[in-house]
Amino acid sequence: MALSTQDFIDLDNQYGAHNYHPLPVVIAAAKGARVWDPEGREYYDFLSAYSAVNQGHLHPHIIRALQDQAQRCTLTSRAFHNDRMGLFLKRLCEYTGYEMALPMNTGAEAVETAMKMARRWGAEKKGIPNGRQEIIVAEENFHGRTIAIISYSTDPDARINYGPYCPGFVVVKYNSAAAIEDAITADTCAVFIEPIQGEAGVNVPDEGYLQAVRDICTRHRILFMADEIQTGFCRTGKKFAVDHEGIRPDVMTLGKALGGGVFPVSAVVADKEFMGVFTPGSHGSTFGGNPLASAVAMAALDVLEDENLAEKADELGRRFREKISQAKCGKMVQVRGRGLLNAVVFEAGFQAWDVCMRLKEAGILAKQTHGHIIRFAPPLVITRDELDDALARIIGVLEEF
Ligand code: IF1
Repeated sequence: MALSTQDFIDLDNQYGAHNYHPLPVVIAAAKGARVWDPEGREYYDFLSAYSAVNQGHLHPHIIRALQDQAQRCTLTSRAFHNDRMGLFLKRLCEYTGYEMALPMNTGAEAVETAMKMARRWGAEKKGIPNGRQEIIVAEENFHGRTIAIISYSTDPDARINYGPYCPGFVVVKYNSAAAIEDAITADTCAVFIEPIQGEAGVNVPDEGYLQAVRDICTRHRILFMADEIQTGFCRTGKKFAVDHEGIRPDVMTLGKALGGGVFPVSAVVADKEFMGVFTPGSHGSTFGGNPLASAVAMAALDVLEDENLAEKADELGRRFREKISQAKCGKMVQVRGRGLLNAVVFEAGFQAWDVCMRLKEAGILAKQTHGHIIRFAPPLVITRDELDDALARIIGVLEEF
């Protein structure tokens, strides 16, 4: 007999570490903006694997690239060249407007790579004594799960009892250029921030913040590094969230949707003067830049451009915020976001989990963050009709509260 939703949940609970508390739904099949559970119930995916599925589930162009490459060559390591990686990196540089790229796998690895680049650049180009380099980061950041990254997290859940923590990070208030300026010392090598804070609840900074950070970094000759892992690749209605202020960071960390919803592909992009600090043996990865990942990532970039997903996210996002903000829900205090990265904020203390459970019953999958905020981020390929159908369901649920 086929296994049921409950059977799969029981397996996860018995054999899987309890480092998550997922909604009680099992996804067994997916296509575009929709997913199905083992019993055949259909849902709209309003999380998109935290924006890793911008191109939609099982996009035919991406799956074709995966299948074609899987028949030719999948893994070589970097001990040898392969005939896909260079083409991928050229494409990524053209897409992002940087001179060079360094491929990794997960977002956290891209972040580690950027931090290493900043520290090396600080030591070698700015003359900061090795061991003294400082990187300025923001409160409520989310950049991944490694020991170094959680060392500067301000979320107790993410860091408690994982000490000793890694030194060399200075945490300042987000959305305050003055806080960054005040924190700069002779040992500062970089500022590293999310242009919109995702996990913090889609925290959109005030207009002018990113430009001010850019100016400060230029003036003090320190690197401006933007984490576009969640906000990049058209999610916020532009190619990258920094494009909303027309600024160019020195370094961007990329991931999630670069893998086209298939598997992890991440990268750091920067110009030669910064990427040049990496010398043979100084950094690497078994899987980074593998031919299968390179083929998939090129196809993932094709889809973003061929289907004008930036414009689409911008237009549908405006519609989402306009409609949701009209919902008659006494507990809702704000609807915010850019493009199709949006959040509904409820009163402090409100249990948004209950709303997520009702949304699930109404055929919408979304997840709360910080207890009282729900993030809504459907695949960017969602059609206008699908969005309208989903909006009616979401509003119906919101109006129950
Ligand atoms: C989980 C959060 C989102 C990221 C930014 C780097 C990474 C992430 C801006 C690391 C990853 C993920 C991780 C995933 C859930 C998700 C998440 F809720 F945890 F915070 F999206 F908001 N920079 N974000 O958002 O990338 O190493 O995971 O590939 O940890 O459960 P990764």
